[in-house]
Amino acid sequence: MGVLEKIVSADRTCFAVLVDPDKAQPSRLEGLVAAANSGMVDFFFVGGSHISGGDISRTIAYLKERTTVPVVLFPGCVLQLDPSAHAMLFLSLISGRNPEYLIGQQVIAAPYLRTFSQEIIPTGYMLIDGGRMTTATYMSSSLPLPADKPQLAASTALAGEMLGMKLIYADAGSGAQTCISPEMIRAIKEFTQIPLVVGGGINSKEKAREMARQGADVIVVGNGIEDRPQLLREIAESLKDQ
Ligand code: 1GP
Repeated sequence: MGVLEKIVSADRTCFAVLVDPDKAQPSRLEGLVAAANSGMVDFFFVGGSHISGGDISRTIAYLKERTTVPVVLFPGCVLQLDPSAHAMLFLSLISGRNPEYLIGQQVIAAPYLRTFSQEIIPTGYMLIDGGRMTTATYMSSSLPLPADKPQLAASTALAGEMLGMKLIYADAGSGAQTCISPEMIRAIKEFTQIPLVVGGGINSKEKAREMARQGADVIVVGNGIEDRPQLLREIAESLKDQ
């Protein structure tokens, strides 16, 4: 079963753990692999808005050799393309007005992706203001959507769906101070039919659970687990218990 199909057919909110290749030392990954092998992780997302020395291919290989959990590439730019991931989020930054991330990088990537056999998931990527400037916002030279404008986010997501995207990823950015509000998740879900991925600043099971309650189809957590590894188990259990 493909990644998108798994998300669509799941009867609960899925849990994706974001692995930053810059922080993918085996000592850190061991715990993630053990959690994945006990059924606590639905997907690994690998990538970052800026990678300085980490090795994406090696990170993917490490995970694939030790687990059967699908590895999904979440690339910050074309330099991060990698055919070894099971699937990739083919992102267009629809919250921004920077043509480079709306279509420019995609045109560079397309002929390479044509030769890959991985699942390519057209994804409307929306950065939402999370209370501080994140690397994603800085690197993309784009304005995030205002956090208190759920209808604007919903209209943006709907436009993405009408353009043929198969997934919406609403992201407050890695290490966001405030995560995406329940109102915004609700508004997006009301306007769209395609699955919604939500991430950025999720650091408690209560936040994850509330997002799930509002209809998020996938919850993505990176920093929170790096800071406090037991958060992984707490969120996995609270999502299974919905
Ligand atoms: C960022 O949504 C992801 O793109 C995860 O963010 O690292 O803050 O969990 P965190």
